[in-house]
Amino acid sequence: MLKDFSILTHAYDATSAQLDDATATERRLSQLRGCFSDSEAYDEALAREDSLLYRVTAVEPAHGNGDLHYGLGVLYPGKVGSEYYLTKGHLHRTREAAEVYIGLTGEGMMLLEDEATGESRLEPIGEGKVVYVPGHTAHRTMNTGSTPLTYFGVYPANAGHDYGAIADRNFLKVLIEENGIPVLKDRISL
Ligand code: S6P
Ligand code: ZN
Repeated sequence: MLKDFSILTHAYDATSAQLDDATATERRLSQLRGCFSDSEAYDEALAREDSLLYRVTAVEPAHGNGDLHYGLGVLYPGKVGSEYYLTKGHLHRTREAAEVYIGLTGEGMMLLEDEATGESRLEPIGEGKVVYVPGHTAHRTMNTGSTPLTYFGVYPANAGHDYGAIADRNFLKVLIEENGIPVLKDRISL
């Protein structure tokens, strides 16, 4: 019911790339151990600085059937070795829950991986792009540009996040920079 909601509008602050009155989660390099393919480059980068890679501010207004949650993500530019800064990546705990990403600023890619078949797709995300992430699909975002990549993600309230399944084996593909352009490789071949 309408009276249950104290706030329906949240300010999107383009400068800080955050939603006001939202729950913030920050991910630093030290929290992404095991995500990057080049573990030597990872250790070297971490020894230099525990950099902030991304932040998500999430709004979870209600938790019933049919409700929606959303988050604003900002993923900073950078690389570990030749691999672009990335998010941990996850499946939804409710596997059939899909999600829509709306790119706001910057340039990046989303790596989508079908949980059952391992089939991978790389989709562009950033200013001017909207990506539909089907259910049963692990998703990870990479910043391939030189400015912050910001995006909204909108998902069913019961989607939940399952990081464990993907942390156990990681994504099958890796997006690296080769001769100045992003190239998708098999993790196993690196
Ligand atoms: C939530 C949505 C995004 C991610 C964000 C960070 O369903 O997909 O808001 O949470 O991109 O990625 P991760 O994998 O660390 O949650
Ligand atoms: Zn998601």
